[in-house]
Amino acid sequence: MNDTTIACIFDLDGVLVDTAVYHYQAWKKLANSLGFDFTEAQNEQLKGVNRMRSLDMILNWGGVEKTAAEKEELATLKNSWYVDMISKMTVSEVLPGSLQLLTALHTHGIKIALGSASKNSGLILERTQLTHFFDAIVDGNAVTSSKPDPEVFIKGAELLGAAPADCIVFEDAAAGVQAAIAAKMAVVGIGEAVNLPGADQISKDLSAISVDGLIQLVKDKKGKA
Ligand code: B16
Ligand code: MG
Repeated sequence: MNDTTIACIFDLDGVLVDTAVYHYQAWKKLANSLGFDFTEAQNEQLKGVNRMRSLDMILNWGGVEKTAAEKEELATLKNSWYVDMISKMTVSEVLPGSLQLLTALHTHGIKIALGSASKNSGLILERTQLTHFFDAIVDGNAVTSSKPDPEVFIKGAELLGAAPADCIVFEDAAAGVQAAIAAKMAVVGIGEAVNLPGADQISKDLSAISVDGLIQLVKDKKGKA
């Protein structure tokens, strides 16, 4: 066993699975029903952003104002379409490298938590057969503040019994990277460096990540602190 103990906290959408396409289709249907369009570029800006904040941004782009009660109805409608789509997800929609890395971490006895903004994480993990990998699940149902607030990751570390300095967060959204930095954790950005300022390391997906590399990342970061 290695002398450095690490723990890993994974964002869900965009890191382990790609649900952005379903969010896009459901938000586009909602925007169209309100008389305006919604682009893929706009959808990119919603990554890691919680449901009600996403709705506010979309209504703002469309120049539409709604009451709080109307917004609740619209969010519920969008979510019903989204849930219909993710209910049909399969294990084939797990992103490259996810299964291998989760399996390797599990084999090494490294604790794993979920740190997601989504209130639908339970269904997504169940449909993609990933639930059993997680020692703790913190999602949009468990937090009061959204990324870039560090609450989701701090709660994840607490549930794992891990010190923040021993944790590595995997994130595809700028707000998530900022949340991990605020939580004083190491962060691996998944995607393009230009979109993920502040990440300690960038990877296009999880397939190039090794357990030894993660242990080294935590050691190096502690050495610099
Ligand atoms: P829901 P993550 C986030 O998940 C998504 O990136 C974001 O696009 C979505 O609006 C948010 O979850 C809320 O999702 O409507 O299912 O509660 O990337 O933090 O895992
Ligand atoms: Mg994400």
